[in-house]
Amino acid sequence: MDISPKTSNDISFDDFKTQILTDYKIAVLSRTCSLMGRKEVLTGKAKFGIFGDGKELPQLAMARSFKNGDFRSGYYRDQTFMMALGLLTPKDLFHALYATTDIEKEPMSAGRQMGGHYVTYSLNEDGSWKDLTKQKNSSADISCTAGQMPRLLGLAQASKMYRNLKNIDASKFSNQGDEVAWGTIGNASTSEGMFLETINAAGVLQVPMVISIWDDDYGISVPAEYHATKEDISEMLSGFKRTEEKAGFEMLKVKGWDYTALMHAYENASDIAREEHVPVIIHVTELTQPQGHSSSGSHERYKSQERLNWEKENDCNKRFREWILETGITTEEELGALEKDILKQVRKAKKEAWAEYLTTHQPHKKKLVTLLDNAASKSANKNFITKIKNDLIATDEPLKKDLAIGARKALRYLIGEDFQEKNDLLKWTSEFLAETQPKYSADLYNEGPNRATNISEVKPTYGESPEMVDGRLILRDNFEKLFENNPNALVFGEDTGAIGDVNQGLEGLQEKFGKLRIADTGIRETTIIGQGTGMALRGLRPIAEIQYLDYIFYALATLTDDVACLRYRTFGKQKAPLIVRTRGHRLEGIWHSGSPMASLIHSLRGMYILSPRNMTQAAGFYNTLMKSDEPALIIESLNGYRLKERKPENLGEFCTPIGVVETVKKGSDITLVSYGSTLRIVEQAAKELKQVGIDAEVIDAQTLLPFDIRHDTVKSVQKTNRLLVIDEDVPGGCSAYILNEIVENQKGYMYLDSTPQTLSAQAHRPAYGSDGDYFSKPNAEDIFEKVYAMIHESDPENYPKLR
Ligand SMILES: Cc1ncc(C[n+]2csc(CCOP(=O)(O)OP(=O)(O)O)c2C)c(N)n1
Ligand SMILES: [Mg+2]
Repeated sequence: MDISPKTSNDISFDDFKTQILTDYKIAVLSRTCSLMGRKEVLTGKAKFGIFGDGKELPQLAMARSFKNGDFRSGYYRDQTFMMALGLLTPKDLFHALYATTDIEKEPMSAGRQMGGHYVTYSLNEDGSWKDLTKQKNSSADISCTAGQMPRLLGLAQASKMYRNLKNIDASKFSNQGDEVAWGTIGNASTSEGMFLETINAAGVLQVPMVISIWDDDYGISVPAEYHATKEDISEMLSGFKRTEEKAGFEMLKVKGWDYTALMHAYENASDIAREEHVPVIIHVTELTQPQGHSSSGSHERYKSQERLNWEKENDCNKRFREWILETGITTEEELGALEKDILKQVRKAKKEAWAEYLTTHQPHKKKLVTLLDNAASKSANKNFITKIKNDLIATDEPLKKDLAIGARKALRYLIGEDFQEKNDLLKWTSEFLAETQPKYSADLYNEGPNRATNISEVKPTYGESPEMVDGRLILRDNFEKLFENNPNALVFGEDTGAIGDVNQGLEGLQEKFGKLRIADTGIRETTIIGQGTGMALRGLRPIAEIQYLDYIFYALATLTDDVACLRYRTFGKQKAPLIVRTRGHRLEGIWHSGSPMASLIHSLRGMYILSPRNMTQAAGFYNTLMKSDEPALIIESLNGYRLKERKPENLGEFCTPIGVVETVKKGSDITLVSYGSTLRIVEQAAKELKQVGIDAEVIDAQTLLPFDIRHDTVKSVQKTNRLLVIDEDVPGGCSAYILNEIVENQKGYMYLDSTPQTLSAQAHRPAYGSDGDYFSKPNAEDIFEKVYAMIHESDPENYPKLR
């Protein structure tokens, strides 16, 4: 195997010249945008700016090797790369700086993300997939350093799947797995665990990934000596380098101002990754930050004069220019004219973007001024309203919030008055808020027909005398159908493959579906989620398994920063329908019986969180999610795998509805709401309560996010007038969330005869052993006594004090 870099580039001089001048133009265009962009922040027109200056040249090389179908997973420095591919114009860049909320004008996120966060569209208007093989793709950036790495692994792994899996629908996603996933990361961010975990996993998996490290020796103010062992990332990573005998990474090191060396390195990396499916690291050194890290702060504060001088001398654009002149490709005059022309272009783009940004507000301002004027003329508070109007007139460039504040404050002065002009202002205010709010809040979940909560329930069906089997067998046999019916579905995690998961819910399925679809992974929760995210972004239907719920915290950053907010931050232009499978709730000890549901429901808005009470409900959730296209977390009950359940006939078909509660026992005295493993104990307590004449209604929440979208629970409270929410999270955790949903959102308070209450676990982590469980989590006696006390409070005669 020849692993030396290619050194020849077989093109004619004319083509060579054209290529170089095209690249130089982009380099200058990008730099000019960076310089002008920073000024926009310093003059107050934009809040924050982070730019691509000092990293232009390697990105031009990367762009030249980037092909249709490929994916980028990078960070905020990649402005030049996006421009080189025609995916970012100067005007787009300025709209992003100003936070224009029109997706047509600010195509990266409609103003939701800071500038420098890039995306391409994977979805059509109707939410269906575009043909990703016909376009150049960028997964949506996040600000968290190295947060782009886990998903990069999955983006690369998708090519491997498409190359090796038979009978899979690859038409919109892959051409024989020829696509490369291109990662970029700053030198300092390579200290993050996510980077190192990704590198190791990619080396093990051997996926077509090219990671570029843009090394400018700094991470904001902190120099290299604090970041990398031996101050050299290549040296630090050298153990990952492949050899003739052992698979690993191809590793290249190249100077960031050396145009030809960069071109060769990138061509070479592309070929190795694309053809051989070998991961490649390109360590690009000697890069600079001409304006420092971002618009907040200046690098003169922390760089020595010597370093600053060195950066000036070795600025990649400057050295590119010198090289062009040295090689006689063109003349000083031609370059000068080109630079002048670009300056004009960028100025024009900036002016146009600012004008467009303002025009979205000006008509509203005009209208509001008129309405305020009219209302003032009739109001007893004329002077106050006129002041608001004049302040608004004096604000040349009002924000949307200035309009909202003006209108809403004026309405306070109109309280108690009644005339048409006031009604006109009221109407305008409501309409303005209704139109504006979605610009900031829409697309957290799918708002189209595939929304998970729209998938209809299909009940499990049973024969006349259904077989009673261990719950795990229902899961297993349902998974078998699910993988048969969905060739793009796959599952992976620690112990998921060969043994079919630690509870054997996938027993024997690897033999049937192969090692790629039912796969073991290393112990690395973050990149397990990353594999799932990246593959879901490329049309596969991954189920990523986190072995125990308590270990999900290792992956929580990726789930919250990347998966849960993907649809929101891209304004609905990308989706990653990842299913995360895990098992939790009460079993044994601190790390095998946690139920930290509040931590999850509060950090994973944008995902669905499902907590089925048994394996039939769980299996039904998997079937539902396969029909939808949204990400979700399913927590199977750890202590439910060996409990007997009736085996349904329609495995692979029945669907548990999402967002719907189920009444598992009817009753009239009190409504008990619970979920997961605790529900079984609530059912037990309800039976015991019945023996003393208390008839509890028991409701299984099932879906924590969203909870009870049909508002069925309040109907129960209307009947019982009492409410207790029981779970095994900490006090004030998920039980408080559910209480809030019922009492406030469903207006349950209107029907209550006694204080609504919660019963949760202790605040500490659950102690080991059966006694540990009893004294850490709510038990049947706790529930009995709590309910009894609530009934005793209103009817002490019939229910005298218990203890
Ligand atoms: C997880 C996380 N921690 C801290 C930050 C704040 N931060 C933003 S950029 C940065 C330095 C990154 O340096 P490097 O990776 O070398 O990239 P460069 O900006 O130099 O290109 C830091 C600390 C962050 N965005 N995310
Ligand atoms: Mg850096």
